[in-house]
Amino acid sequence: PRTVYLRDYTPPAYLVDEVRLTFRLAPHATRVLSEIRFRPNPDATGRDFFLHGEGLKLISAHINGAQVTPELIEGGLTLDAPDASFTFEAEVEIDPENNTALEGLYRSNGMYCTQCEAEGFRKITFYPDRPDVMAPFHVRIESDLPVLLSNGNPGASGEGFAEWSDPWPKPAYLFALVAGDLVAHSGSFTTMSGRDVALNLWVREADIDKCAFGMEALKKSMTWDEEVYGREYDLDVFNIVAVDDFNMGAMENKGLNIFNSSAVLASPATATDADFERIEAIIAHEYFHNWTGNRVTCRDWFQLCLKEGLTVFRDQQFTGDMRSHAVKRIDDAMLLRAAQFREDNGPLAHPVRPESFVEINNFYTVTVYEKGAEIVGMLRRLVGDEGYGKALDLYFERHDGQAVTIEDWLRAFEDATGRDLSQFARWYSQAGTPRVHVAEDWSEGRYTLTLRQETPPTPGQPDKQPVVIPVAVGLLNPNGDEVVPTQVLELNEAEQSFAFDGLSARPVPSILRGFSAPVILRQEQSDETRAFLLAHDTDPFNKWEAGRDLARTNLMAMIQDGTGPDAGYIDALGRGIADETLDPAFRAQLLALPGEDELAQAIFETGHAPDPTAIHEAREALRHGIADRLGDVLSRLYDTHQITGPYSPEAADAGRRSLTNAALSLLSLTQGGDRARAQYRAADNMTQQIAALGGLLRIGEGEAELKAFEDQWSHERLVMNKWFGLQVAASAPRDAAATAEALTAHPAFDWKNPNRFRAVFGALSGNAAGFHAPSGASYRLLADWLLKLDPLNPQTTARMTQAFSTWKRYDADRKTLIRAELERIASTEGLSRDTSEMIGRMLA
Ligand code: BAL
Ligand code: ZN
Repeated sequence: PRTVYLRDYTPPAYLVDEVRLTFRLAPHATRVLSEIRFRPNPDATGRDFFLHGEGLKLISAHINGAQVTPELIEGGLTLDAPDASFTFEAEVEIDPENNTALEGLYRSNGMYCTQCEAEGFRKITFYPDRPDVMAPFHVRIESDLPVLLSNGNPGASGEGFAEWSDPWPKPAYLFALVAGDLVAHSGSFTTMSGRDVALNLWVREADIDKCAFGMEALKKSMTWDEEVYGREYDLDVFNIVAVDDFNMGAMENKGLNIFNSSAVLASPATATDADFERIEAIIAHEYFHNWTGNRVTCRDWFQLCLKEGLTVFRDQQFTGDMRSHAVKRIDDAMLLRAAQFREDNGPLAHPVRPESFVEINNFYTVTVYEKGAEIVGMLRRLVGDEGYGKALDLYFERHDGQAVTIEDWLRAFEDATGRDLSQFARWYSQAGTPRVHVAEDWSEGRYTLTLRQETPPTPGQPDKQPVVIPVAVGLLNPNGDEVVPTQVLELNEAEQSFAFDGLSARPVPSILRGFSAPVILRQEQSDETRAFLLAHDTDPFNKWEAGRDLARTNLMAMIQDGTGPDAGYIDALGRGIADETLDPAFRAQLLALPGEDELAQAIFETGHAPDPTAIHEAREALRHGIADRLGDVLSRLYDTHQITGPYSPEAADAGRRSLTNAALSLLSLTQGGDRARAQYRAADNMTQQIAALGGLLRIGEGEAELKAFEDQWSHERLVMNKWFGLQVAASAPRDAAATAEALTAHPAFDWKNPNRFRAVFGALSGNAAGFHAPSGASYRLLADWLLKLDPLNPQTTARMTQAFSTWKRYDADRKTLIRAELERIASTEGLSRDTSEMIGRMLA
């Protein structure tokens, strides 16, 4: 397969002024008629006319009305095109029913829908399927289905047809079409300039009771983008459609967002607090793309972080505003460390703006998205809120309607603020997580912090340059008062010292407040200092971090030296969770121990192969130790923070539930399942129900509840995903593979549905000790199923190969077992380009 390089970018030979599409929908033989007005691109270097096309049956083609016979070549067609404006028409036939890859036009439960990002439009018709070709689209859909939707504003409609017009020029990846037997939950929004927008959330009839929250989230997002970014919506309608079979979470098609049903449908009975929060964030994210992605889009796919990093940053800000900034920042840091640092530390490490790819779908990664968002956050910290606002205004003003690059993005910041960002730009090109080492000095009232940065080598990048790291620092005096409030130190050299004068006593530093940069801080700190910061730090992130560091140190000692739970840590934790001045959601985060995979990486970095079983046992032992020693405070929290009124997904109630359910999980370990069984019986919402069931399964109980749950929810596919996943997640390590395998034989294991496949196998790879069980059974099982899925759905298969990406950390036996599975996959005939690229990178 061909590798595509950023350095090879050339402008398109022809631009498109207008597109007209007619769809005659039929399950196996949909006809797509296109009429595309081309014009030579004055900035092009050549006049080769090439249209992408994959899996299309060409029926006929015309140029300016005269029939032509294009040459069909690998990946598309070519022909001798005029060196002037012309109209190209084509009629093609496609087979949506047999489109199992869920890219292009496909069917899901009888409904037609599309997914075109990144390169799916070429499976619909011949077109310059590249984001720098933008055009207005007019679409006519012919079908007997009652609801026919496309981008833009509605036009004429009647018996068996509907027309749509999208006046805003867009790349083909934002095209969308939906046709189905759907009903709408409708609303409306008046924009800041007084325009009325009709809002619809289209679902199957059985799901109409799960739309209200999503609709409110959409309205909040529209208001927020007006108030915070000054961005107004620009069409008469905004449609969202829920589909069951979807590779991603959701897609920001202009005016017609298509959502994985798991990312939009929610009712108290079927969705957890975490689901509600995720749905609110994804609806916001897709809506925010209307400006950051759609109105201003990417020149090419290497610039993906331009829209994704920025839009994730915006949805993070939004969630912080709707809920709690402190809690959100901690959640984001936990995700970044668990997933992005993991990626950066392994064979799949790549820059936020990659330099090459074989299959772009493999680069919709936590690095592009989450580290991309961190870069935007650092920029904002460096130029300040006002500078950030000016830069964004300039970016929108300058680039509206354009397809642009990271250089354009940074130039807007430079021009708006006068700051030179040439060194900062390394964040986009250099892979790997910087380590920042801290040294302290105290003499004669002067406190000096010396910070040293280094970034380990990553594939293809052996040598690293220093990056610009904003390090937010505050100083506390020994009695816990803050003597130097937060200030941002700019570390841009390999090593730099920062002095603080006029202090009467040696201070305690609080470094990297708010997790001000996506780096790993290496700091010698005593447990006493950590306990002090846990008690006194005014920065909520570092307060939490101090507890996390204590937990990690304790766990590392338990794993590596065979010590037991540390009473000092547990007592400090106990004081934290009992502090009624703190947000319950924050206290629940204090109770979350570092994950097993994070510990495995920490052990690997001490020069040892991690033993997943030992890690799991130590973590369970610490949980027991906490439950033992803090039994009274945990049961008091459990009792006093229960919610008595009707369920609300709002942050305050959700935070209380996360605290009581964290307490429940611990208490069940030492006090048995009675409390969880009672909660299960009393539960009137999914958060309480699933937390109780999980608590029971994790102590080897709950068989009756598991059966009752299945009986209650067998008709709700989103809830059944939880039922599948939880059993694997809660399995003891030695049982995880067998549990997963047994579930694959369940009649409801619809493995072609990405959500169901991920429920089982995502949970298996997330159960670190179970996935790495010494027998290798989980490795084999996952590889078998990936090989089964690959011919049907390469995108989801390739994504799930990442379960193996940490394989080089482990001992010789595990490495041999994993390598054998990777090689078995790699040597399979007909393996998809997606999966073969991923496995190749992991084996390199
Ligand atoms: N653009 C793909 C889905 C998303 O990031 O919104
Ligand atoms: Zn996005």
